[in-house]
Amino acid sequence: MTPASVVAPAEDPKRLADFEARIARGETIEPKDWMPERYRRQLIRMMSQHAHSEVVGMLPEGNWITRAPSLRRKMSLMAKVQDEAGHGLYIYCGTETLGVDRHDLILQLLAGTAKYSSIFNYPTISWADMGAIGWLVDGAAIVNQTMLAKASYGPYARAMVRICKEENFHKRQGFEIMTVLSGGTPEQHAMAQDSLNRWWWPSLMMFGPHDADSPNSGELSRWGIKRKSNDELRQRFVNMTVAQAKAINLTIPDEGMRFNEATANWEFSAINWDDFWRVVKGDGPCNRERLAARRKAHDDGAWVREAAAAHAAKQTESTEAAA
Ligand code: FAQ
Repeated sequence: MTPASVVAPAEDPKRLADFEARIARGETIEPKDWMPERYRRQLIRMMSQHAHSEVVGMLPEGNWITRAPSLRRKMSLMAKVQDEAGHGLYIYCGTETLGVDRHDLILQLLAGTAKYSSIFNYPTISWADMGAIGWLVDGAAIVNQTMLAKASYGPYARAMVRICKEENFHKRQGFEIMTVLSGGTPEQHAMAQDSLNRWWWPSLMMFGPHDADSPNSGELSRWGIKRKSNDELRQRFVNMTVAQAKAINLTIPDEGMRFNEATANWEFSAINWDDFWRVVKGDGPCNRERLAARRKAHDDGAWVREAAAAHAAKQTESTEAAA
């Protein structure tokens, strides 16, 4: 099944075969290379959703910058949130190499017609949530993005290499927050456990629906954008995280979890997909709040965009006058 957002005209079979042969040889596709229209549209869809996620993803953590418990914590949280803005910028730039304007993509986000990751529609109600987001959300993003660093489209893959380096720092600072809280007073330990309880299932949902319910995976895999499936990456994340939780004396909130000796996988209970789709469709705990915050930021920033455009026009004028 082809998702409606990426329907495109049939391609010249010879060019398509040459393109697929390049992918099979492991070559990277660059912006000026020929590509099937559906490849281009799939990338615009996925990369713009990713860029929006980075930018909306600043909001849950931005909520805690003024309340960080020490100067050191405040500095690292500010640096992390700033990094996420940078990630949005790289990915919007990468998306523009496919012939779209980021302004139009941002308008889609503000109009509520573009998706962003479900994970950022949950509230951050305690300081421990800064730890859980770094550990679990950035941890899940690294698993997904390490795979995307090998994607067939060059600008996206290269952006992922740099982003993954920064996400590693984010994950470590989050895990360190959780380690300190878990080893602290009984109240601090309880705060860390409560945070893990609330973020665990939404983190597993970040990887997307089961493979059988993932309409985009077929094309993305065929064209080397996705090198691993949603379920494979989710399993990899679970396997890594179980040992980490144990190391800091926290319990994953899934009584049905079992280690399967034969497959060497930690098997987990069923995910609540109704909850996932409710959030994806705009009815999660914070969807409205997140979009309202982005719309306000966009409106408040209008003067900056106007000033930048006026400055650019003056620069062009003086360059032309000097020529
Ligand atoms: N949330 O056919 P599939 C981060 C949608 S960055 C919302 O399986 P696909 C860093 C999907 O778009 C996190 N929607 O889709 C950070 C599709 O709808 P469409 C973002 C979701 O593309 C950390 C429909 O469901 N990362 O965390 C979700 O093959 C801390 C059917 O799904 C990326 O975007 C979801 N979780 O696989 C920042 C990575 N899952 O478009 C701040 C790049 C699925 O047909 C703080 N993206 N949907 O209407 C990907 O790897 C893929 O796009 C997936 C989805 C795996 C997300």
